[in-house]
Amino acid sequence: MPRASTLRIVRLAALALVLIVIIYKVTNPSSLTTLSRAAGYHEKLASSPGPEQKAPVTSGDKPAAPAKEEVKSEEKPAVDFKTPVDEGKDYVRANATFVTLARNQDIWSLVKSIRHVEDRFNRKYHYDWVFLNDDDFDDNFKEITSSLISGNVKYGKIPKEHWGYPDWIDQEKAAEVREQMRQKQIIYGDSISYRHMCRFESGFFFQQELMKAYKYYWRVEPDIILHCDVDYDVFKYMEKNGYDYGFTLSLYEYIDTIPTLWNSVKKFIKEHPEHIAENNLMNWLSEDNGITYNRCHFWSNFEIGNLDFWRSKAYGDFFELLDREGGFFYERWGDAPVHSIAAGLLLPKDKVHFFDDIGYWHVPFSSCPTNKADRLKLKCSCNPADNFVWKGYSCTPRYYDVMEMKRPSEWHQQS
Ligand SMILES: Nc1nc2c(ncn2[C@@H]2O[C@H](COP(=O)(O)OP(=O)(O)O)[C@@H](O)[C@H]2O)c(=O)[nH]1
Ligand SMILES: *[C@@H]1O[C@H](CO)[C@@H](O)[C@H](O)[C@H]1NC(C)=O
Ligand SMILES: [Mg+2]
Repeated sequence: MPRASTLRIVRLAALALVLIVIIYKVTNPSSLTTLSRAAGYHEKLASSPGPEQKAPVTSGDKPAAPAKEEVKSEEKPAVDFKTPVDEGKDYVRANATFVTLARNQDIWSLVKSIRHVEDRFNRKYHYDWVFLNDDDFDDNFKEITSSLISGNVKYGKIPKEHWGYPDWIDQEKAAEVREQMRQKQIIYGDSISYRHMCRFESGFFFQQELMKAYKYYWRVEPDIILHCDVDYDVFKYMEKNGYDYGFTLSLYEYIDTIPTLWNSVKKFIKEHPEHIAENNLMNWLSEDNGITYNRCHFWSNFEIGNLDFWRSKAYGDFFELLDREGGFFYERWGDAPVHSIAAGLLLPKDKVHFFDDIGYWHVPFSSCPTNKADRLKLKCSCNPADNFVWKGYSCTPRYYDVMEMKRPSEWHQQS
């Protein structure tokens, strides 16, 4: 055969082969599934659980293992476009998860937070993310959140007994308090749901079925910003240094929300001296050795911590006493002062860590790494002039003093 016709046949054969492959792809969707599974979210799509997909884990199910679900090696795509910067396939994560309490309508505030966390940290590590709600999450919420998160995503419904009035609370009295606080224009003073939220975050988030699989957590709220790269595994850092509680911002609490909280704390100290740690942070919480509370608290919308601390007998006894006192409803005790006083008194102070290197914003305050060298290294997008850490209403300067820590060299320019 002449050369030209051989070429023509080869071309025709190649074209036929391409056509066959295209027809096969279109008629056999499972080969497409492999592609989208590589993107990591097909399995997590709640709205369309197909036969070979797993619906997201809910609190009714057994908690899944924290390890990321492995895509079988023969199914691995040649190019893993979802994870361009990976710590390596065999990276062994700490026993940890992100956790977010949210409502369905928080979705558009939440996506921004998730993007920040993924872009600045989690795209390199793929930690799990647990969402908790007092109601059912809808498919829209699940579909969008799971498409953004590079680890496993789980959705839990909070049991009624963790979100509501305990039977010893006089609900009429609670309603009167709300009305008084409304008139005094105390922030969230007239809100019922905010109180349930604060009580839940104080006593129950670490007890949820889905959370039981984990030791460390990072709490994320809607509408937060991470200003800087987090270029190391913060969970392993907590583990390695034996830290149980990490924070970025601290400040003074509004006294009207907690007028009798410290009385209850003093009652606890008297009843349970065995739970009070030696070498604790009492001097950060009080300027007169425990007689009065100076209202300093860690801002708990950001927390990286050890769940086993909240599950300890010491904290259990602490929360139970506070809950019996009724201040979550008769006042408006926040989870921030409750967590902070517990971390400050039940832990030795070397178990509490200030993350100077995590640039963070939650309305209306920012933390921004104090020294310029850190801001450049971590690609920060915050204005150091806005760093709240050294400002007058921040309790972090006092924390440095009590910890006898040397302040970063540039702190004075930001005070
Ligand atoms: N499921 C649920 N989440 C809530 C509710 N109220 C607040 N949250 C969540 O609790 C956290 C704190 O609420 P937020 O409105 O941010 O309070 P703020 O930061 O103190 O102003 C956020 O993660 C909210 O999404 C509620 O009624 N139901
Ligand atoms: C993770 O931590 C929890 C709580 O400490 C523990 O019950 C669980 O066994 C741990 N899981 C692994 C895989 O180590
Ligand atoms: Mg918030």
